[in-house]
Formats: sequence, structure tokens, C-alpha cells
Amino acid sequence: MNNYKRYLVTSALPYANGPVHIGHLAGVYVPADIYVRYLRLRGREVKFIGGSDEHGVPITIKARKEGVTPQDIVDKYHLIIKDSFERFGISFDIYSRTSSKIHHQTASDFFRKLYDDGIFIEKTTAQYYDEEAGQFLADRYIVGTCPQCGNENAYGDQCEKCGSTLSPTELINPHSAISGSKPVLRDTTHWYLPLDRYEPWLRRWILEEHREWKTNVYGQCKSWLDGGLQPRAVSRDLDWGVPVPVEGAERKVLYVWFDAPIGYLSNTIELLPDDWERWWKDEETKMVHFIGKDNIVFHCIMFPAMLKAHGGFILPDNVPANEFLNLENDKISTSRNWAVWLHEYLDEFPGKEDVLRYVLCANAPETKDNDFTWNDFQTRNNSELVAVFGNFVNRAVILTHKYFEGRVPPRNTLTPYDEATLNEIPLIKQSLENNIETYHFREALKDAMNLARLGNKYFADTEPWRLAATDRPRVATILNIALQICANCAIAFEPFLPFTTQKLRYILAKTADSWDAFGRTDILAEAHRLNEAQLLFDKIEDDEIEKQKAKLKAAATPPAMPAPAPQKNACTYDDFMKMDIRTATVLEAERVPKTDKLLRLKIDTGMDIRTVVSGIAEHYSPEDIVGRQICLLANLEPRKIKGIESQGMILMAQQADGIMRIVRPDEPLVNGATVC
Ligand code: B3M
Ligand code: ZN
Repeated sequence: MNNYKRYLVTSALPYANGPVHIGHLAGVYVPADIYVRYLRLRGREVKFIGGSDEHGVPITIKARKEGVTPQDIVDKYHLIIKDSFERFGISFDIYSRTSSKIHHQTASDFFRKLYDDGIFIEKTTAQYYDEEAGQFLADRYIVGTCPQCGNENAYGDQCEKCGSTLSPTELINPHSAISGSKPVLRDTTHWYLPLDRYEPWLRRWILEEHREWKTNVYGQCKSWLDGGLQPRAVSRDLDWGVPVPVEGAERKVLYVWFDAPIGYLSNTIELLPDDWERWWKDEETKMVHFIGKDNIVFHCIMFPAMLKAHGGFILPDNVPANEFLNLENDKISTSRNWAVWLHEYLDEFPGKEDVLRYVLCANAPETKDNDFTWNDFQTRNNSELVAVFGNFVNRAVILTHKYFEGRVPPRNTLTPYDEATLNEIPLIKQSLENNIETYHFREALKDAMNLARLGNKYFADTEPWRLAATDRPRVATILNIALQICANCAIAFEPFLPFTTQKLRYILAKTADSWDAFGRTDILAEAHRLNEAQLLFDKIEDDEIEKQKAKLKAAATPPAMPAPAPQKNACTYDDFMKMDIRTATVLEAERVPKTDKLLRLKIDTGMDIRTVVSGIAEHYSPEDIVGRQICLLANLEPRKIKGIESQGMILMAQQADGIMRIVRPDEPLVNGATVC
């Protein structure tokens, strides 16, 4: 697959209802930007497409809360986001928005083509309608009493007290969260994309033809496909969004996840009105979507199915989704204000864009969730950027000024060690290239750092400052080699730390080199004059870090945890002893097809191997749970769940906010131990 002629790189369109934080950056924008900067440096033809996602229910809710229009909300945040990306050096070729006219037209035409081709299924169902507000209600905006636990503030999709998943019609005494009035059921018609029909094709395309996708992406796709796909509604009853272009569909808009990925297409059209087709229709274009893991199903299953249904478009070659970045050991949460916001960082750390770019790449959640801490940020700055990269460059330049009036000295006879050092450079280049091309950005950054480490080690081993008085030709050679390493650093770090390499090029008095120069050991000509030395990075002191930690704690609101469920009626000792609870181990786990909550588990109870169906799929994925010890209510009468006989029940602890965890012995025991 090396015969691609051009690269169309997209990054997820952030919702324009809040600013961008470090989680977004580490997951999506930093890796995407590294990739495109690298491609450009290599002289490849590339377009980097970004934009704001300006539709969806949460934006309308925020607007209602603040007493403004949805357009006001997206206008405000689109600007904040766009501006902060620019200041941070995310080098989009276009950063547009989905409320634009061109996007509405493109998304509308896309829907219409599928509609005219008879792709959609049209279905009428009864949904709650708020007569006072004059609108249908999204599930989240219906509140009522939970039929399971009696919580009076359960939502139409879930009771946060007992955790049960609900549908709005199950709520007792439902009322609208918007007007407080009692909603009525009204028939409404929507269009569904029959994903099930694309399942065989998707299975082949992903599971067979894209085995090279990252395992987290491939695994999630497989799990969805194995669970069985169902038709998905692609329209909503809402006043905000792209109107459904069908007669009689007043006050209906395209589902935000239908129109948002089309934003990649409309933004390309906006950027290249006369040339976009080459980018979207020619098989020689390599399309790559950078996204976070919560967007995988939309980019790997839904959007490709849409593109396939439409026909004529290329499909993504890869979707290198990242996992999540946590902050100080806790999930980033916008509602709790537990986040480091990009625009605030840029204001508070002027000139330190690259420090954040470095830390977020070095610690990127590429294969698993990772943690950002302010202490780690400080350490990586002080002991990697300052002590390794900055220190090496500074020594090379200062010594050149001290001994050779700032001119690149001649290279005299080389020792075998000099040769070995020079020979390392092309090897580092090779590794860095391989890593970037396969989306291993952390490793690629390590390669670039290895170049600076190579330089530092070379100085430590050769100690030119000791030879100044006795062996000037030798000092000349050493500094020449060190400066060539500096010049190579200016290329190797360019995709990662563009602000720093610009500074470095200034110090070296060098215009930008292309990637081809990387690996050469004569980039700086003899007698070439350098500019004065300046520090590439500054030490970050403890008080700055403490200030950030304190700010984070002060701004965060604690998570609202509902009160624990009330105690149940008394039971006797004998009642309890009737239950036969055993330790057991999960041997196998898989999703029960066509359900969201159920896992089918094979369990070793020490007495036998049996099947248990458990409603924990929203809390544990099959991979998470295999091999774990659990406690099983073993003598629960077998029941059929979705046609599968379940022999027992797994014991779970559940918080009032619905979060559930497996209960298990403090230390592993043999299977079959009794719990009492
Ligand atoms: N706005 C979701 C998100 O920010 C969504 C991405 C759209 S990409 C087409 O997580
Ligand atoms: Zn409940």
C-alpha cells in the first residue's frame, strides 16, 4: 500500500460547546499534527482537515440554560477553539465549522442521495412530546420515577441511583426537564441506516482487510460486529442542525453523528472547491482519521457504511484512535472542570507550546489510558528537554563561539568513535520514519530524543573543553560533528516541536531543510557562521507546578454522588444462609448479540464449568473480565436470558451513581470457596 499519491488527514471535529483540553490534544490533535508535519517535510502532498462540530442536543441545552441561541454558543466556542489550535501550532489546512452553509448543503445532498437510492428504512414510533415547549424530548430530558428503585429523578435513558438502563416510557410520572410539564406520546417518523445490511461487507473490510489497524481499534470493531449491527436512526426531532431534506420533515434534523463526519468532506470542498474530488474519489488518496476511542464506532462502522451506501468515495486507510488521558489520576471531566484547558495553558505558559506538545506526545495514551500529572510535566521539561536536548545544543553552540568565533570548524581526521557516532544518525532516522509511518508517535519522539542523547554522550566521552589548549584540530572535529547532530535535530524534532526547531534554526543560522537532509553529516558547511546561543528550554520551578495543582483543585467541583440506596427490609440469618455464594473465575466472555448490556460468561466454579449471563457489558468489556476472579451466587435458579440459560449471578457492588464493580476476595482463593 505504498503507492498512495496524497494524504487526506482528518482530526475529530470537537463539539463547539466548550474549549479544548489536554485530553483532546493528546488523543487526537498532537498526533495528527505530528503526522502531517512529517508528511509535508517529506514533500508529500497532504491536506489536514479540521473544524468544529456545531450540532447536537447538548449545544441546544447549554444555549437554553444560558438564555442565548445555539448559534451564540457555537460562535463563541468555535472562535476560542480555532484560536487556541492556531496558537498551539496545530497546522490545519482548514479549520471550518458544521454550521456553515457549504456544510449544510453537502450534508443535505448526502442524505438526499441515500434517500433517493432507497437506502433508508422509514419507521414511525411513539415518543414523548412536550406540549408546552412544543418539541419532542431527547431521552435525557425526560425525568421521572425509576420503576426499579423509586428514585424520583431518574432520566429517560438511565436511573443514576440504581444504574438501570431505562427507556423513557418506563418512567413513572414522567415530566419534561425543559418545561416541567407532563409529556404526551406522539408518533414521529425517522430514517434509519440499515447497518445490519453492511455487516458482511464491514466484517470483510475491517476484520480481514485491515488487520493492521491498532489492536484497540480492531478489537472494538470486532466486538461491535460480533454483537450484531442494527439499523440506526439518522434523524432527530430538533430545531438545531441540518434540516432533513424530505418533504413533510419539518422540525427534523440530521442526527449529529450523521452530519459531523460529512464535515470532513464539506471542509475539503470549502478548501478546494475545484479540486476536492481528487482528494475524496481517487483511490490513490490515503485517508486517515485521527480520533479518540469514544468515536471509533462512528468512524470505523457508521461513516464507512455511509460512504459505501453513497458510492464513489474512498474509505479510510487507517483510524489510529487513541485511548484516554487522565489528569492527576482522575478522569478528565468538563462538567466537573477537572481539566487543563488549552487556551489557559497558552496564557499561563507563554512560549512553552512545545513543552506541552512534548509531554503529551511522550505520554500519549496510544495503547492504554495514561495519566497527565503536573509533576511529570515538570520532570519531563527539566530532565529531558532542558537537560538533554537544550543542554546539548547549548554546549555545542557556546563552545563554537568560545573557540572558533562562532564559525563551524573544519572536520579533521576521524577516529573510529567519531565514525560510529556519525553512523548512528541514519539509523535513528530510519527508526523514526518507521515509527511515524505506523502511528507510533511516542517511539518516534524517543528516536528524536536519542539524537540529542547521542550528542550529549559524544560530548561526555570526548570532552572537547579539556582539549582546547592542547589539541585544537581535535576540538574542531568534535564540534563540527556535534553541530551536524544539532542540524539533524532541527529536522528530526520539526514534526514534534515546531516552535523549538524554528528557534534552533535561528541559532544555527540555517533555513529549513527538507527531510532528505536528515541523516547527512555535512548539513552545516565549514566556516558557516552561527548566531548567538540562546536557551531552547527553561527550567520550570516547583512553585509554578504547585500553582497549577492548586488551581486545578480549587476550580474543580466534586462529583455529585447521589445518596446511597435506602436499606432494605430485615432478613434473617437463615434467609442469608440459603444463598450459596462461591468464588469462581471467568474463563471466557463475549457480548450477547443485539444487546448493549449483556455478557455471556463461561465460569469455573471449582465444582463445574457453567454459563452465566450478566448485565455488566457497560462496565466491563469481554477483554477486561476474562481471567478475573469473581463471587457467584451459585444456587440461583437457572433462568433464560435472551435464549441463553444463565446458571447463577455475579456479585457486584454498585454506587448510587450507577458505577459498578466486581466483588471478589481480597487475595485470590481457589475456585469454589464459600462466601458467608
Ligand atoms: N464531536 C465527538 C467528540 O468530540 C464529535 C466528533 C465528531 S468527528 C466527525 O468526541
Ligand atoms: Zn433506579
